[in-house]
Amino acid sequence: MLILPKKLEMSLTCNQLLHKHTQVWREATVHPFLEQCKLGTIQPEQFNTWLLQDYLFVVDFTRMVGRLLAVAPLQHFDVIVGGLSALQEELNWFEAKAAERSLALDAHKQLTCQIYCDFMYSLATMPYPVQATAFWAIEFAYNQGWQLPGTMPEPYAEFAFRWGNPSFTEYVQLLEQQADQVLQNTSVTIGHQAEEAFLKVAKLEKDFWQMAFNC
Ligand code: HMH
Repeated sequence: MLILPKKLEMSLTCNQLLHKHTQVWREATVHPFLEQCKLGTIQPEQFNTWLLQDYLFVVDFTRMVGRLLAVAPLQHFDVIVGGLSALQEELNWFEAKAAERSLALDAHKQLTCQIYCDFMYSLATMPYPVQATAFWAIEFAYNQGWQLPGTMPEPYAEFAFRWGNPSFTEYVQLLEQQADQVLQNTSVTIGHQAEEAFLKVAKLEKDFWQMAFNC
């Protein structure tokens, strides 16, 4: 019988997931929507579609993080509760941005947004390491997506700064450390579930950018 060295049975770390799935991750974080924000050529209607749908997304994302807190180890509370507080502030900010653009916030979720929110709801049935990996991937997608194009013109600079600023980057790194810590001590099965969740986030992020062009 072949005995595999222990190392081969370990779950992938966040960084290893990124390296294993470079192309999928690139598609999650590089999109014409962001490139057109960078060029200042995005159509206001498309930007507004994204803004409204992202507001609806963040409402449900905040709920997801609340459920994740309920199963997290005590040592992870600091970062998660800080994240929740930032999300509440973000919801207020979205409301202000929508008001500036005279957008009604009681819009319906588009199908892609609904599918993403359903996925976040389904994570509650998964073990904590899977939830922690998805949490990191969701935040990292925006951190990279808004940062990669480089300086954006107004009014998009404010959006790029929100998810690309140094303290948000630091927060995402802490989420990565927390996910890695629990992935390290988990079973192969849960490691695979974490990888599936990572891939699902990447796919949904790509679809979410595309949704802005379906209006
Ligand atoms: C679609 N993914 C989407 N929206 C967001 N606001 C975030 C991630 C947060 O990082």
